[in-house]
Amino acid sequence: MQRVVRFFPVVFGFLFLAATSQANSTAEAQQNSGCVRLDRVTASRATSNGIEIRSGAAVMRITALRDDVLRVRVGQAGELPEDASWAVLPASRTATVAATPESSDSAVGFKTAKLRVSVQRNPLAITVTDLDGHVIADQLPGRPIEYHGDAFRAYFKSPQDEHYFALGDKPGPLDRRNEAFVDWNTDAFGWQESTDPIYKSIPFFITFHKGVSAGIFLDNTWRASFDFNKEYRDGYSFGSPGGPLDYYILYGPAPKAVVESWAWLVGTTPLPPLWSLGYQQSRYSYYPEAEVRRIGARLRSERIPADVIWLDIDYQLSNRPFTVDPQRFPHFEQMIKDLKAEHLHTVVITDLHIAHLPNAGYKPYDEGTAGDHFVKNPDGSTYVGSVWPGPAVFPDFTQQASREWWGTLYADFVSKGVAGFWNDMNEPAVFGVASKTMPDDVQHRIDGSGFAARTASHLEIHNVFGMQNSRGTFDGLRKLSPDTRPFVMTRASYAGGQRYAATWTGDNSSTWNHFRQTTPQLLNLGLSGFAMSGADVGGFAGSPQSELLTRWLEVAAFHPIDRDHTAVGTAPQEPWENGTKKDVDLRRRYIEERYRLMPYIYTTTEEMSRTGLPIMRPLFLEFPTDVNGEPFDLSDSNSFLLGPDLLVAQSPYPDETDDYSVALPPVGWYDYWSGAEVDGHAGRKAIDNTAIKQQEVHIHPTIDTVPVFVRAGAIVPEQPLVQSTEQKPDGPLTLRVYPPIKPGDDCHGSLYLDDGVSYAFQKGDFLRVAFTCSVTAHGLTLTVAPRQGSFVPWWNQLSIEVYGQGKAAKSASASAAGASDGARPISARFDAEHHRITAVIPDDGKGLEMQLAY
Ligand code: NBV
Repeated sequence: MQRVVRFFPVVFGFLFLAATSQANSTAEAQQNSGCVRLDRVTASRATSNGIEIRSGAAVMRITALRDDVLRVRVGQAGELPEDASWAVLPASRTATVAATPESSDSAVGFKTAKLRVSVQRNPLAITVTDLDGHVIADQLPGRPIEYHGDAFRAYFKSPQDEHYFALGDKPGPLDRRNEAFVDWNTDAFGWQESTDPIYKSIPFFITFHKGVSAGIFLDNTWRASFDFNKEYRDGYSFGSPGGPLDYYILYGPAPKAVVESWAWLVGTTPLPPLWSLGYQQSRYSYYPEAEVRRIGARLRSERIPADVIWLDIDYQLSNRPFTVDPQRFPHFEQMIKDLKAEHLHTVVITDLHIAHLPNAGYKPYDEGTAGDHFVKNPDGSTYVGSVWPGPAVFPDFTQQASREWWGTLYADFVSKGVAGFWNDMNEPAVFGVASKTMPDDVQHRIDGSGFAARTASHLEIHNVFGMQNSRGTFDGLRKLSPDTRPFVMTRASYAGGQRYAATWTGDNSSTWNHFRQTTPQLLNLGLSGFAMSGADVGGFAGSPQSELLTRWLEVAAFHPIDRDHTAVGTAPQEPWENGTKKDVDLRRRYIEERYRLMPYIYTTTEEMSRTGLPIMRPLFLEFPTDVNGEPFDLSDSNSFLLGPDLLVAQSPYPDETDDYSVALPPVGWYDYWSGAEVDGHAGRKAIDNTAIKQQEVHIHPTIDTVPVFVRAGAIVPEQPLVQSTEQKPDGPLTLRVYPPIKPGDDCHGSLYLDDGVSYAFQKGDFLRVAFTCSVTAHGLTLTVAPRQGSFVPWWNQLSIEVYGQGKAAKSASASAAGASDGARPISARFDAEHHRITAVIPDDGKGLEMQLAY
């Protein structure tokens, strides 16, 4: 197994910035150390979209793909690396924008409409700034890049107050500062907060300095490593033992702009089926058939809203993928149909290790062998490794023909009505070997995505194997059922893998610490592109205390994916198990709240599928600076936003009963549960021009309440309670209106809806409605814009709830949009307990206005 290459200790064992003075290090010294360093510019040439630099034998090309996105490619022997990528979309990789060359005695470079790249000649130093002079990336002078053999490392300066985010599912705090990481997809059963690497490799991180953000993506699938201020307090670096030095710099300055540019570069999660946002019940494993039916029936009899039941490996015959054990599941197809009649979708596991069963009539093995689809040893024989079915062979997923063949294996399950598929163990995990995976020298055939058809070693392919596995699954399902949105869940992946699959955080544990760890992990996954993600709710390894299960089920109701899952041999972990009646009632109540919030969650999910903005967001994404332009407090890894407007202020120590405080971003907030304005803010009573500062809210934690706050100026759509997303809600659409603090402040919301399953939305069969509101000292006006799209929703009335109210309205009226005959009075109810005024009015979709006078 390859070791992480660290260059500095012997030859460069001095303080990071002191290296600047070493810029004149001679070629002789470099040769002695076996190191090639790009230490000065020996030649340069302006190109139409950037610059090409020579430093001795090495070549570096910096190009502008857009005014705010740069690509840097380096070759130590004068040749640039292969122009190909598993991650970057071809249209983005080949995008180009004109650059204006700049040159002086001391530096060369270029300018775009947003960025300036300056390459100091001697010592060679690369500095990227925006046109206001903010430093975006500042490579170490004289030592921006070094090679040792095939291994390379790039070094950057790091101000003390710069912070780092993303890098996928890696555990630990939200901020990556002071940590070092390795990318090597690993089956990490029993991982802990300090474990690295785990399942995924997303070599993309976001820098955040004084409110200015940038993204850096090292497009290298080998065993890359990242060091943030660990080796050097004032520097960060990344490198890899092999493969291309090919990285991208994405300018914000807003963190949201970085995330959107990241989506432009590698794609978004496509709009998932609506049912995948419902509550999901899983365990390793529900069997036999009667047990699956019992779980389905119990979800309904307990009135726990739910959409999905998962079948783990024990539904299969002898752990062989794409089989069903006929003894355990004698009526498999009928069972799927019966569950569907109860509005429960079935997701089944389909691991990638195909049982090595020659001459046994096992179709996946026979077809895969006939088609030459399995990964090979260097001597050309098929590689065999042991996993769940015993000896197994592995499809060569980097080869297009093999992916296409893999996709066809789903035909039978799709025809039987299975709704979704789970690609587990695809790091790939192999049992009985110290490396826990395939040998470094197995051979993968690759083609497509810009790659020349060639054979690559496992060292190059390991980190993309799981991604290409889920790609085969997703593309196969698209072909088998062209008008159905696939749902695929993968454990391992690489940058851009969100195009094919949702994900989860693997084998966590039923401990308070793992519950706490879930927030930063899902936030960093979302920033990395994997917006559809969840953790095993209640924990996988071990059995949770009943209070832990309750609190986890409560908070997970606000996560993108809400799936309760646990390991073989653990105590039952369904919401009705392991708790008092009060526990079960609380668990149900929060799952119900998720279903009420479904219009808001689905609207946020649709936005995510277009823009890449995550469903679950760290506070700094929405609020990068306070009103004074100061960076927002980043020390809080526990609070998060669901969509743009709901702030879940989870306790930093959820097992403690102590009070804690949360720093709310500097806008007004309302308590989601009581509807009251959060104390201490300037309300309508005290409107003045004083800026609202970031404010501490003190919270007394109780098991009954997850603290949730709503941003002032938000309009949140909700629906009547249903037991599954397939059930038609009965009653009006609710619009929860949270008035802005001051007249003139923004107030808006929106709603997106469609049939939830098909691609009809791409042909205009969707519904989009925009809402706005405005306040004066004496009242509020809500405007509902005319509907867009042809999808016909379930409601014909709106229930408008205006929050933060202390008394009944003096009057209320409504009018049709653009109506000339004036407003007609409507009745409005005051509810003191929820601080709201409610009015129910007809909605014909043509737009309307409602007015309240206080
Ligand atoms: O398929 C069994 C499990 C699954 O339940 C879990 O979610 C995966 O992360 N799988 C791992 C295999 C091994 C578990 C020890």
